[in-house]
Formats: sequence, structure tokens, C-alpha cells
Amino acid sequence: MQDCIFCKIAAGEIPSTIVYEDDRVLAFEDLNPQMPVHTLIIPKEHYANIGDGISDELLGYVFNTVKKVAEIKGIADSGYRVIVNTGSDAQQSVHHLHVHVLGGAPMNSGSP
Ligand code: D5M
Repeated sequence: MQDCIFCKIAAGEIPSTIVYEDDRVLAFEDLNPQMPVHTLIIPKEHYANIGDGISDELLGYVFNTVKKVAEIKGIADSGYRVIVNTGSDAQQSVHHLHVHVLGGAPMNSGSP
């Protein structure tokens, strides 16, 4: 999609630090990390958010990529947090579905 920064990253038009890539998904380091490990996973195809018609199959594929990223980043055993901000109340700032994978240090309670 035109003017979507994550579409441009998926197309290689904007640089990113790639953690994992295949023909359907891209995982790359967050520009503004909130934890020692902060990786984003996107489907290469554009969906604005989790409610934008992505198939169960592709959504499952995106979430299965979380496990791969956790292994690559060395946090599979210590644990990690997975966040998908969706819409305005969640303060989603980039409107291309993305999964945050956060870890590398103990975190506070997951309550809002
Ligand atoms: O999170 C959007 C996230 O996207 C936020 O943590 C910053 C990150 N971001 C924005 N631009 C870039 C680029 N160019 N590279 C890497 N990471 C980026 P949200 O859930 O929408 O609030």
C-alpha cells in the first residue's frame, strides 16, 4: 500500500534490521526498543490491523513466527511478551498489522 512505512520496509525500500524473513512475513528490530529485545513481525501483505480481514491461516502463520523470532533472539526459554496494538484506544501508530515481541529482561505485570 502506498505511503505505508511497513509496506516499504517489507519491499526493502526503507532499511531495517532483519531478524527473520520468508515469502509471507518479515521480522525486524523496532526503531524505538522498549526492552533489550523488541522485534516486530509483519505480514508482507498489507492489513491495517488484526480486524482488517486477514485470513485465519495467515494470522496463524504470523503468530507461529513469534516462536522462531524468540529462538533467534535467544529468549525462548526466559520468556517474552507478545503485543498487538489495534486501533486508537490501543494507540496503534503504524497502521500495518504488526506483532511486538518483547523480552530480554524481567517485566512488570501485564495488566494495563
Ligand atoms: O507500534 C509501532 C512501532 O513501530 C513502534 O514501536 C515504533 C516502530 N517503528 C516505526 N517506524 C519504524 C521503522 N522505520 N523501523 C522500525 N520500527 C519502526 P504501534 O503498535 O503502532 O504503536
